[in-house]
Amino acid sequence: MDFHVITLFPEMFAALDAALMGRAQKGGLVAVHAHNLREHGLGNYRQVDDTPYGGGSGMVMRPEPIAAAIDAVAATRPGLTKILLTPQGERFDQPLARELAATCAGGIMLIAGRYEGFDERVRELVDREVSIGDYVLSGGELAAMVVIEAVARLVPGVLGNAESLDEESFGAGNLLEYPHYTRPEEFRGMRVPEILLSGDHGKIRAWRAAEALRRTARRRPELVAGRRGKPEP
Ligand code: 9D3
Repeated sequence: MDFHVITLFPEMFAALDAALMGRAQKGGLVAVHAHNLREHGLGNYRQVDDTPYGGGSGMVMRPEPIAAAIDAVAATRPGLTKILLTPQGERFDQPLARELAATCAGGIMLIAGRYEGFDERVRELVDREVSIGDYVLSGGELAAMVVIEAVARLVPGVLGNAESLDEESFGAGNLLEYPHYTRPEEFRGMRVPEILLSGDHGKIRAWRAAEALRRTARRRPELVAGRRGKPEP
């Protein structure tokens, strides 16, 4: 799957590119391309933002450079699903990551903004709007990277077998993980639960299931009792 990011900071995506290289890109299954929005800026100063109509503080992303960048990328890659990263978007979660991995075989275009936000008319140019959570970032770049990493690892062939099973277990019950232990048997007075040393795999499986449920009920009650991750309206 191909990811194309429209951004004022294309160099931010070099590290992600390198991180994905190890597994996915080696097999040519995933690629990240960053496109510099500045190249479509207006005038000698390549302006991409302007003051808001109606007044107020901060700057707003002008629509023309974004439209030009979207059109330029889409011209040579027709099948891309266009996603605008914005605090007003649909909340990104594992079910949405799965949906994008399953339905965006033609690749994904991610539009990351800076400043106070996009001119409202930009929304008409995209397929969907996504937020990664209720906290304030300085721009959409880190949000784009989160979406890319979560979706890329779901592309068939990118993950090893063990990790694929891991993803399925998250999906099934949407529970938090059971507690993990490795050596040593005792660390600073804290012992590994005796049952994990017992070799009784039936008992171990039951203990892990109970611990996962107990931990989820305590820490994330909204995930228990057949509910999905998103809060009710
Ligand atoms: C003070 C009003 N802010 C709206 C919540 C203005 C504002 C803050 C941060 C406007 C844009 C931004 C930049 N954020 C993103 O571009 C962004 C984002 C985020 O801040 N949090 C979670 N997900 C995302 S996706 C894009």
